[in-house]
Amino acid sequence: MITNNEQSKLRLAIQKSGRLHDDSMRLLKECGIDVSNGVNKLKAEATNFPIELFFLRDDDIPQYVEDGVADIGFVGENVVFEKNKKVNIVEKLGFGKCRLSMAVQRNEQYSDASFLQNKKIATSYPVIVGNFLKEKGIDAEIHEISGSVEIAPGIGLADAICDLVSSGSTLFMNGLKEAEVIFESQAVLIKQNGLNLAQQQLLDRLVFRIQSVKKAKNNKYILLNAPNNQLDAIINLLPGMKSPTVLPLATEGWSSVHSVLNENDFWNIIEQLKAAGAEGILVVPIEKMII
Ligand code: PRT
Ligand code: ZN
Repeated sequence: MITNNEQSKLRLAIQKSGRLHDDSMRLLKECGIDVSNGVNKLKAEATNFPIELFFLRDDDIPQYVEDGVADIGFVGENVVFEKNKKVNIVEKLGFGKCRLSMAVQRNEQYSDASFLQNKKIATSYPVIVGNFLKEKGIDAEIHEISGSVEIAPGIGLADAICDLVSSGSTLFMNGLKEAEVIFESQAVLIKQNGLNLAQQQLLDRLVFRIQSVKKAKNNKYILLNAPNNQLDAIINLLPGMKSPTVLPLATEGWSSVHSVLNENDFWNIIEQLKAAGAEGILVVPIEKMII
C-alpha cells in the first residue's frame, strides 16, 4: 500500500559517479535543495524538499524511470535515445554537453555518410547509429563495443567509429578526426509516465527552479554610467527584463543605467555601449532569475 507520504515525494535518479554526478548535485544545490552527503550510499534524502535521490549507473537510469522505480532522472540525452525506453524528456539541463560523432583515421577522405557504405563502424551506440544509417539509406556493419572505441580503427577492428566527443582530444590522440556529428547531447530531466497529481506538482516546482537557475546563468546584470544626452541611444541597446532602470547620478548631466544582458549578445552590446558613451560599466553574475 502506498501511503500519502510516498505519493507526494519524487524519487530522482542521478549518476552515482562519473561526468554528470557533480553537475547534477550542483544543480540541486542551486535549486535550493539540500542533500545529506550520500555519495557512498545508494540513496539519500533531501532535507528541505520532498525528493529522494537514487545513485545509479547512467545506463540504468532510463529503465528505472520507465519502470517507475524512480519517478524522474538526470541523464544524458544520448543515453535516453540509445536506451529508447518509455520516458518523457521534460527539460534540458545545460550541462554534460557533447556530440555523438562519426570519426575516421586522419588520412581518410570522408565527405559525407556515403563513405560508410559497406564499412564496419565500432560504437557503443548501436541504436542511434542504426537509425542514422537507415535515414541515410546506407548499409554498414555495426560492431558494438562497450569501451575504448577510439582504438578500433588503429587495430583493424573497424573503418570508422561513432563515439561521444567534447574537446576532441581523445580522437586526436588516437590519430582520428571527427567526420560528422550525428547527435548533439546534454543532460536532460526525464520523467516516468505515471506521476500522480501531487508528484506532477512537485515536478513543476522543481522545473520552475531549474529554469530560473538556467536563465540566471545565461544572463548578467549590468550597471553603467551614461551622459544624459546619450541615454536614448544607450537604452535602445539594452533590452532589460522589462526596460532598463535609470537613476540620476549625483554629478549633473549623468545617469546610472541598470539592466540584464544575455550572455550570447554580451560582448557585442558592451562594445556598442562604449561607443555610445557609456562609462564605468560593471557586469555582475545573477544568482537566480524569476520571471
Ligand atoms: O559508470 P557510468 O556507466 O554511470 O558512467 P559512464 O562511464 O558510462 O559515463 P561517463 O561518466 O563517462 O559519461 C556520462 C555522460 O556524460 C555521457 O552519457 C554523456 O551524456 C556525457 N558526456 C559529456 C560525455 C562526454 N561529454 C565525453 N567526452 N561522456 C563521455 N565522454 C567521453 C567519450 O566517450 C570519449 O571517450 O570522453 C571522451 C572524449 O572526450 P574528449 O574531450 O577527448 O573529446
Ligand atoms: Zn554508463
